[in-house]
Order: sequence, then structure tokens, then C-alpha cells
Amino acid sequence: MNALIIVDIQNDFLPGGALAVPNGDEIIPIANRIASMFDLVVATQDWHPPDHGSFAANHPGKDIGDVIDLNGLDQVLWPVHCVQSTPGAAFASELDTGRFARVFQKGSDPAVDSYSGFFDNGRRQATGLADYLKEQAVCDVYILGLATDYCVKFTALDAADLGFNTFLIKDACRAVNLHPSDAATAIREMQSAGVTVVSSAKLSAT
Ligand code: VGL
Ligand code: ZN
Repeated sequence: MNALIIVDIQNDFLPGGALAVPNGDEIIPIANRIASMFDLVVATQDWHPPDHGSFAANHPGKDIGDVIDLNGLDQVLWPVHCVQSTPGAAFASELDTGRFARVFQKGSDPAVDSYSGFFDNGRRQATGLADYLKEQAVCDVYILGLATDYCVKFTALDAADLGFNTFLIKDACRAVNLHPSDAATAIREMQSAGVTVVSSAKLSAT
């Protein structure tokens, strides 16, 4: 069994959103086109309470982009984004969600961020995604979404670490690029961890 994991294609990560990923909207037609090629499709959804510790607004005197210690972990501070049940947290309206077998929400604990779709950044709580994929006898996972240098990267690293054959669909991801080289660095890190980089155009053959 193979599975496609669609990471965080939510309004706040699209152009015009609170934490817009440049050109993030360009990946939506690719996700829609390829979803039917997979045995199973799941999605992750960044899902923060208003008092989340990753929001700069919740740390008086701190700015977006600052790095703080949040309960023992380095934390980049972000604009308020993907607040639970707000339009910004909703999946992009153009995204075809009809084949999503399950949605795994993350980032609900105000005390810790959760970039990976599998675990929070402290690896204390699991979202249930790993157990679900194992229950469904998935061996190969293909990952696309937003953002290459955060949630996509950590989801791919955890997938590889959990023993899944892990593929990154590179042209179906976009990066935040706080530093211009972040996307390239993230892709190298994933490759070093055993993740295979593929292109959506070559997928029908898999
Ligand atoms: C993400 C920063 C903060 C992501 C989520 O989806 O990559 N990035 N929250
Ligand atoms: Zn977030």
C-alpha cells in the first residue's frame, strides 16, 4: 500500500494568508491531479488555539521571526495563523478534499509546536498518523504540501525514521524561506535521512 500525505494546504499558508508561503497556491492543481494515483490519501492540518506559544503576539516584546525557548525547545515565532475553526485554518477552497480518508490535526497544545504530521516538536504526543498508516498496511509514503522547510520537512524526516519508504514530491511543495537557502537545505537534510526526491510528472509510473 502507498499513501499520499498532503501537508497543511490551508488558507493561512496561501498568498494573502497570515503566514503566506510564496507561490503556495501553485501546488494545489498538482495535489488535485495526482491524488487518485494513490491507494490512500490523508491530510494534515495546522490547528492552533489562540493562545498558542508559537505566536509572536503571545510574547510581549518579541517579533515575528525571533527564536525563543518554548518549554525547553527552540521556537521560531510566527504570525497568528491557522487558529482553530477560523477561515485561515480551513483547507484551500480549490483543494479537492474528497479523497481524504482522514485528517490529522496538529499544534493544538499551546505549550509546544508541531511541525511534523506525526509528533509534536518534543516528540511527546503522537497525532495517530503513524498508527493509522500501519493499520492500513502502508509501506510507501509520498509527501507534498506546505512548507518545504517546516512541516513538510519534519513530516518526511519522521516518516523515514518510522521506517516508511519516504518520497518527497518536490515540485508539489513550496518553502517559507526565512533565509533564501532554507528550501535547498531542507531538501538535502531529507535526502540525507533517506528520503527520495521525486517529481509529480514521473508519478504515474510508480
Ligand atoms: C508551518 C510554520 C508554522 C508549516 C506551520 O505548515 O510549515 N510553518 N506552522
Ligand atoms: Zn503553525
